[in-house]
Amino acid sequence: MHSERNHQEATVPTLYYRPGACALAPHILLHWVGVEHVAKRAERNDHELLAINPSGAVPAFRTADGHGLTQAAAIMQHIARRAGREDLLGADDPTAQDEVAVWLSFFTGDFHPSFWPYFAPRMYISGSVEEQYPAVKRAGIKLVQSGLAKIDAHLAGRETFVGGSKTVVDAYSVPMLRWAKNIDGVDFTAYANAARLYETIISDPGVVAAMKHQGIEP
Ligand SMILES: N[C@@H](CCC(=O)N[C@@H](CS)C(=O)NCC(=O)O)C(=O)O
Repeated sequence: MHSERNHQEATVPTLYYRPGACALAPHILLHWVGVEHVAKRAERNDHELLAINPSGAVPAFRTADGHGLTQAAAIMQHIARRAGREDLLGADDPTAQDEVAVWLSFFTGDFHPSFWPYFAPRMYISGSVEEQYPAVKRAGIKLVQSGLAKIDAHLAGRETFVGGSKTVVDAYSVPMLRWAKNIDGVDFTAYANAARLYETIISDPGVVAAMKHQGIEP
């Protein structure tokens, strides 16, 4: 059994998150591996978060032995390995391990950034040119649709991203598919395989617990 605390404690690993951000993925993983942990909501100026990640981005993670980690992919690999849960990284199958690496890289390196033009169009325009925001957002939506098409094709006939059981990739897919489902301009139901996986995984006890802790709905 594990427990989730809201206060800092030495040797208990701490995940810093903002509700609904990509830190939801390692938060789900902490529940899947069943390790005692603190999940702390941290705004950009939180001094504990800034001590690990001066940019204020989440996720950030304070490990059980006290060092700070950034980058969701690194944090998730650390959590799975430290818990002895190699099964969540492809077990001892080299092909599955490669596929986990490919999909984790795709999600963190390609798909996650494709949302930024939609969420923060001002990042892509110099000066304050608000009338251009809709065009930038449309460009972002196209990127999201392209990524979703790739995800959807891969998931045809599959219940998980890699092999026959869940891996860290499935955890990471939760915040990404949630974003895709909830933004205007994307018909998420058109991606039937992705929608099916999302509808199934949102009932997973670890997903339910992490979302509840963060105060968010699917
Ligand atoms: N490459 C980083 C991306 C982290 C990231 O972009 N996090 C977002 C939330 S999903 C963030 O905190 N952005 C900065 C901000 O909101 O101020 C990772 O995979 O961890």
